[in-house]
Amino acid sequence: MQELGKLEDLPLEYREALTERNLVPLWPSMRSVLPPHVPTRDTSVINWDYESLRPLLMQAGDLTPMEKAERRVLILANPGHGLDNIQATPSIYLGMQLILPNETAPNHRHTPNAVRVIVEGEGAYTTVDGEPCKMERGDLILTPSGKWHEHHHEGDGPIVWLDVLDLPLMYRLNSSWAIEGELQTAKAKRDKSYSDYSAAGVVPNVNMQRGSTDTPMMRYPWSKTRACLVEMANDYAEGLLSTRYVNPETGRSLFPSIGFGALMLRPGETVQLPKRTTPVVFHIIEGAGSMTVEGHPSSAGEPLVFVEKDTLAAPGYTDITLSNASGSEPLFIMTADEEPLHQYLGIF
Ligand code: GTQ
Repeated sequence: MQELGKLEDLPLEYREALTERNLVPLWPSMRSVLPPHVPTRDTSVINWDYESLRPLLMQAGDLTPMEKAERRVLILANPGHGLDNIQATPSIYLGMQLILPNETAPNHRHTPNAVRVIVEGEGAYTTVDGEPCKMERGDLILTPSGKWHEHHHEGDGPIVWLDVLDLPLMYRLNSSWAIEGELQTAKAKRDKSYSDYSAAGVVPNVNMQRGSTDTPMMRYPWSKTRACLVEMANDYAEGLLSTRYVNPETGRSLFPSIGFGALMLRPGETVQLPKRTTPVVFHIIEGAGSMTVEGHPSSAGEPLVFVEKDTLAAPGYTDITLSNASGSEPLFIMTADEEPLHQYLGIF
């Protein structure tokens, strides 16, 4: 490939004249903005292990009262993107949120789409546009763009969940904003959500005038996803055990930005994921194992070990291998990726 001219090759006077008119020559950065064959991938291979994160999150509970936090969250910042940039991947923000007994995270709504994956604790619920969604370990709770949401905790111990938002994308589109609201009145008993009424092919008709992110399902209980994967494993001795979370009305991904899925690895199993353009986030629901990523300078192909409640990220355009460390127990992993965006853009 032809080597192109550098900025320093140009006379200083010319460069200054360009700067003064807000003009920039393309050719010195041509090869970095259009790199040959593989894109720049800032996302580093990383594991935010829960064991070392948890004490720091609990400390935040002592140091910062809810009134001073609104949302008491430690951001899982990928160092490849820079710690100030709220990015786990280019478009995905991850945060670990803590609520202590009897605390409430006040009602608000915002343009970014959010999902919570419950990590630890019992007795909390999120109210989404009046619908109370019980939060149990591994559940996926949606707060789509524009929906009011507040978090309550009536349990005894701390509750912790993983927030997954398209905040980096919304922020860089200069479209991220929020409004505060009064506490909501729940439309139903606090431990029952519309989502709990769904059956295969049947969903409650909640909202007759739908927007692009409207969905009848705000809560996807882990027990149902797990049962689905286990049933697949019982029937199929081999093949990747992989499910996608979809809006049951449209069959499309939950959000236009982020796609969600769940994987199961049989006891002793090692799987190579299909190579894809999108970076991926993994959250370990149950079990332990390791991830090997090949094709990116941040990992050098070394296995990264993980246990339950750990959260990992891997860049796109890589070969990702997952291994179940146990010969007797299955491994369950929740995934988040940028597939819907890549599909929309025609680059997937
Ligand atoms: O719980 O509404 O991690 O608004 C970041 C922004 C959580 C939330 C985050 C939020 C929330």
